[in-house]
Parts: sequence; C-alpha cells; structure tokens
Amino acid sequence: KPRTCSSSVKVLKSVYGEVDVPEQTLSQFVFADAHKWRDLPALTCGVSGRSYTYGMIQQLCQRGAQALLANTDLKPGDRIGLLLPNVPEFTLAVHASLQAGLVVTYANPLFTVHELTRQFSSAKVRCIVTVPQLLELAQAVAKSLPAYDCTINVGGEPSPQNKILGLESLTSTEKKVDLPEVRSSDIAVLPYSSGTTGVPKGVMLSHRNLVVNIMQLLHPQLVEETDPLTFQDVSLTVLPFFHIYGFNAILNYLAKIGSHLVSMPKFTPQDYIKCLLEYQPTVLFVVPSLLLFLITHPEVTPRHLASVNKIFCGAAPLKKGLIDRFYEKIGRTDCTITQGYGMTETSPGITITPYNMPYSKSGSCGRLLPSTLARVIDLSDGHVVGVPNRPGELLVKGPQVMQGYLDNPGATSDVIDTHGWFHTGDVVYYDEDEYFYIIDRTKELIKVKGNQVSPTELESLLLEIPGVADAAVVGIPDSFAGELPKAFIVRKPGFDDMTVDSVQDFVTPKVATYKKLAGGVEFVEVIPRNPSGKILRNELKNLCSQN
Ligand code: 4UV
Repeated sequence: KPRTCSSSVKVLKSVYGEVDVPEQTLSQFVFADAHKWRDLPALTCGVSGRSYTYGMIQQLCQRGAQALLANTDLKPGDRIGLLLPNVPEFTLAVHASLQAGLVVTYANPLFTVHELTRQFSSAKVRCIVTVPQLLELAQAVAKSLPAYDCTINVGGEPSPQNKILGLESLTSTEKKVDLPEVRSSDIAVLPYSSGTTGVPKGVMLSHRNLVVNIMQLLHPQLVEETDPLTFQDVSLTVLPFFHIYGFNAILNYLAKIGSHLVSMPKFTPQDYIKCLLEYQPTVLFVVPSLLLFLITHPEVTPRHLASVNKIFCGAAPLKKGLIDRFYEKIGRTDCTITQGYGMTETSPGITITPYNMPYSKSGSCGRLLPSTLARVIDLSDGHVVGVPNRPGELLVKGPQVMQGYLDNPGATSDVIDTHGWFHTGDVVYYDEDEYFYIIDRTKELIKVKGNQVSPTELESLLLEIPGVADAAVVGIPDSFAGELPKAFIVRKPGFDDMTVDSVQDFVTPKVATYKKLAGGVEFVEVIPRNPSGKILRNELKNLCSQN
C-alpha cells in the first residue's frame, strides 16, 4: 500500500493556477467550435489520402450514435472495443459511441488473440469495431466474449448471418432513436495500463477527466507560454490513437482547436518521409525513438523538415542530447520542442515544458499543468522531500486523475492513497523554479518506444514453459527503443538443455512485436527476491549493466 502523507507538509501548486471545467461530455467539448471550421479538413489518412472535414465528422458522429443504438442490441453503458489502426474512422467510432452513451476501450491491433481476449473480456466488450484486415482476429476474440453482440467491419463487407455489420451501422439509420443523456462524470473510456505493478488493468477515465486535461493545456497563460497550435497548423502523427497520448493529447486536443491531423496507420520510413513532403506538416507529434529516427535516417534531410516549427514529445524520457542533435540536423533552432509528461491514469498530462524554457533546463519535462498539485516523497522513508533537487517518488492530485481501475478496488487503493494522492511510480526531482525532471521509475513498467510492457505479463507467460522454475523480466537500456525487455530464467533440474532460442520461440508468437524479449534471455541460478517474495529488479538491472 502507498504510504499516506500527512497533510501538513509542502505541496507544490501549479504556477498557472486553476482551470474552470465545463460540465460537458467529451464530444460536446471537442466539437463545440467545429462549426467554425466546418469545411476545413479534420483528419486525413496520410497513406490513402482519405479525408474528412470537421462538418463531415460532426454529422457522421451524430448519425453514428443513433445508428449504433438502432442497428445493434447495444444499450447505453455497454462497452465497445476498438481494434483499429490509426485511421480517420477511429474518431467516428469513438465519438459516435460516446454520444450513444457507450464506454470505449481501444486496443493495439498488433495484439495477439490472447492479449486482446484478456482486455476485451475484462472490459466486457459487446461490440468490436475493426477493419477487414483485422476481421479474422476480431472474430477469434469475439468467440470468447460472454456479452458479445456484433462486429462492425469498417470499409468491409457486412455478413448479417455472422453478426458482422458494415460501416453504415456506424453512420446511418432509418430509425430515429433518442440519444441518452450522458453526464460528464460518466466513464468515457477504458484504456488498459499496467500502472505501477501487475498486468494491464482498465483505467476508468470519465468525460470530465479527458475534458479537463485538454482544458489544462488550453489555459490562457500556458497557451501563451507554449507556442500554441491553431486551426491553421497541419500535424503529422504515426503515434497510436489506441494509447492515451494519441487519444487525448493528439486526436481530441487537435479536434478541439480545429487543426488538421494527418495520421498514418503504420510506420514505415518511406511513408513517413513521403508524408513530410506531401503534407508539409507544421507540427510533429513524436516519442524519443521517432525523433532519433528523424535525426539518424540518411533519407531525412533538413528539406523534409523545413515546414516543421513545433514538435511535441512525450511517453518516454527525452534527453537534452537528443534535442541538441535534432537542432544540429535541421540546422536551425526556431522549431520549438515541447515535452509533456503524464500517464494513462492521468488522462494523460501532468507536466509540460513552456517554449521559453531556459536552455539550461533542457531535458526537464516542464511544470505542473494548471489545477495540478504535487508532492515528492523520499523513496526510503516516504516523507515529503519538500526541497528542490532531491529525488523521490512523484505524487499528484488533480481533476485529470482517473476514477480508479475497473473492477479492481485493491489495485486502485494501491496507487491512490486515503488523502487522494495518486502515486505515479516515477522518480523525479524539481528545481528551484519547479521544473520537473524524471530520472527513474520505482514501478515495474518497461517502456519500449513509448509502449507499455508489463513484466508481470511476460513473467506469467515464461512460467508456462515446461522446465521454467522461476522467471523475472526487467527493462534494459537501449539507445533506440529506450528500453527492451530482458528475461532471467531459473531452469528446473533436468531442463539444462533449454535454450535462449526455445524461450524466444515460445514467447514471440504470443505477444505483440514490441513485447518480444529483444533485450535477451539469461539463465541464472536464482531470481533475487525480498523476504516477501518481491523480485528485486534493480539487482537484475545492475547485473545487466555489469555484463
Ligand atoms: O501510461 P503511459 O503509457 O502514458 C504515457 C503518456 C504520455 C504522454 C505523452 C504526451 C503528453 O503530453 C503527456 O502528458 C503524456 O506514456 O506511461 C506512463 C509512464 O511513461 C513514462 C513515465 O514512466 C510514466 O509513468 N513517461 C511518460 N512521459 C514521460 C515519461 C516523459 N516525458 N519523460 C519520461 N518518462
């Protein structure tokens, strides 16, 4: 259980003050000004060129909400699972569902049947929205969902006898259906995150959580200090909409301000380079490994990046060295690089860097968003550190903090203490000006190119291998991916012939590509554990750095 702090100690408050929160649902909030840019492009698929204006999106979502309730057995409050790549229709599926009072969970289309079944059955998904390329996968998952009703095959053929509906089920109906009243306190989405420990859990984010986080980014003083985006900007992203960064900090945020978002369903260097030239984006949303790609790929030249004047980076540490190398590559420094830090559990933003941040602070993830409070507690005794430049675990409080983990009050109280502080599991310090620096994690989470990998999930899988007596997985540093999962395995007596390849061959087909044991497999005599059986991951990490 997290230690509970006494309330008499120092609390850091955002220098930006507070935000007012409109009592609106996410869709009402995001599309409140859409009439202003009705005829401007909202979303374009960078590869196929398929494009929707704000007017089209708004109309399709409204009709879609009716169609979902009219053409299926879904009822408000039911869960809908999106198994979609980064296609413009992602927005239609999300906002039509939300307006119909459904709760949305979204998953990585690279997931295996096993991974998807776990998420969609935990979320009690009744309907899957997918594309023809993933239909077989969706149908394999659907078989194991007790409450399953139907699948919507976006861009594919309907097959009513198999309960497969076409896109029209998401966009048109003859029947008139009354839409339910959705409250801002209702749960809107259930993204999955492993949090500080264990396997991925459903994170209950309300409409208000998501709306607030965008409001926090739009706070007037912060906007002034962060070189704001406008409806005239063109953004390019390949970052997944099925992760909180892509979902709220990109997709919903850009829709709110009427910006044009060009998205790519899949990353290939050629497609990315083509999009840079074709769409001349003014803004790029990246994770550090994508920035490294831009810096190091020989075919990316300053000409490809000439239109870009803003870069947003988050989800993993962005080192000062990388920022310097990017400026060197483009031969200019008039492109702002803004770093955001946050978590799925905080919708996601906690801090952001202002564009006029002094050079000496490069590498900082910025200052607290408005209406956000923080405490840093000592790792050994749990007391509030209370002074700058001393590391400890970051605790936050704010209206963007989740409502809890789905059906898991135990996991919720493990991270939200009795005073309402959310324990991030990140080791940070702040300087005299209250700029934060992320230096480590106390939690188990591994981040591969910004994607979450849960060691517990991989360890459970490894323990299924006959001959594995014990297993532990840790993240080891990697200059490109940030971290890579590495397994330590204790073999049972008589299984000395177990090889690294046989372990990899067991794991690889069962997990999404980025979760592979790309950091290696090592056989050891014993997994170091504390007296209560907890794996001493730092000892294993130290072992790696000594080798
Ligand atoms: O739950 P999650 O996968 O969430 C994220 C959220 C990313 C973003 C992106 C843009 C933003 O503006 C924003 O506010 C948040 O990745 O993983 C949460 C963990 O990822 C690490 C940290 O360990 C979190 O607990 N992380 C996220 N952002 C950063 C980071 C960062 N800027 N620097 C270092 N670590």
